[in-house]
Amino acid sequence: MLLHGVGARGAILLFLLLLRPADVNPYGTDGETCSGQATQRQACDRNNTAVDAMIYSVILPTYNERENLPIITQLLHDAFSDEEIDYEVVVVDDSSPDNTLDVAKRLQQVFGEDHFRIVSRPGKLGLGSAYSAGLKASKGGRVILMDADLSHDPKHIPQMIQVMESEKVDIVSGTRYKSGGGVAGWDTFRKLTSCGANFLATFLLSTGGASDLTGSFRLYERSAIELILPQVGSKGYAFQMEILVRAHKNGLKIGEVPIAFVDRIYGESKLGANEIVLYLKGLLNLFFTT
Ligand SMILES: Nc1nc2c(ncn2[C@@H]2O[C@H](COP(=O)(O)OP(=O)(O)O)[C@@H](O)[C@H]2O)c(=O)[nH]1
Ligand SMILES: [Mg+2]
Repeated sequence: MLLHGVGARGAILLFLLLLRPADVNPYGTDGETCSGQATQRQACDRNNTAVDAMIYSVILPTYNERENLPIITQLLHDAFSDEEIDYEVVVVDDSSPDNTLDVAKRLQQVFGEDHFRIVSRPGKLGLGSAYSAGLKASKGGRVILMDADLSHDPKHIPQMIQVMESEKVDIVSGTRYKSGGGVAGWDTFRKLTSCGANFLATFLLSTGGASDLTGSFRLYERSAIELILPQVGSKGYAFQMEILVRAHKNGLKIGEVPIAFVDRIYGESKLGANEIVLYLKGLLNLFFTT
């Protein structure tokens, strides 16, 4: 369903990618390499660079997303261009064994260094630190965190922006659990696991009424995510939940937009028994400590 919109454009893009050689100078410190002129000027450190309130930064953590990355990049480009909104995509890749980095370097040549930036890390360091690294390397006044696996459709972004502005909230969370939202492509086990996890969390934790605590498609004011991210200690699915719990505790306002979540077509999800145990531990920890 999501792929229909990119058919011809996606094919042309992939064709271009195959034709163009990758040639990017890596630059960085602390095990991360950044690419793109803007990032090189900053030496991977946004502290020296003014935040540009007009730009939306989309942070895309990638681990084995070489098939998905060109498509999500094109969809993001279309969504922002249609609305005449300036944006940058910041890919944070953890040395994906499928060589997603190579695809990212080629995409950077197609979309340009201002619109497509890369943070490359030496190994699989986890999603939480990938968000932090992407945040540090980004310059937009507003920040979108989302998966690169095509589960999150950029078509929802304009509505997220509209809700942030009209409701004057600090965070807009994409929700699968409100009228208009939903999931496609999950089996019954996955649906039950997600509903159960979300029900437990909304029942036990205080989040100001947010209906989807484990979702990971959200728009943040930069000040909000910069405040909250350093406070988050959970790993795995509890990570997204802790962001909203901490945000609520810090007095931030959370809005919601219903989203259609589509299960990934290429690649593998990380959900397994370990993740479920980790989630329950994280939930209990938040219940007793917040
Ligand atoms: N950089 C980085 N990205 C990751 C890591 N783990 C997952 N990702 C990416 O984070 C996003 C969410 O992961 P995913 O496997 O889709 O999780 P799920 O949707 O909850 O099953 C995807 O874009 C992954 O490629 C990691 O350790 N490092
Ligand atoms: Mg995913």
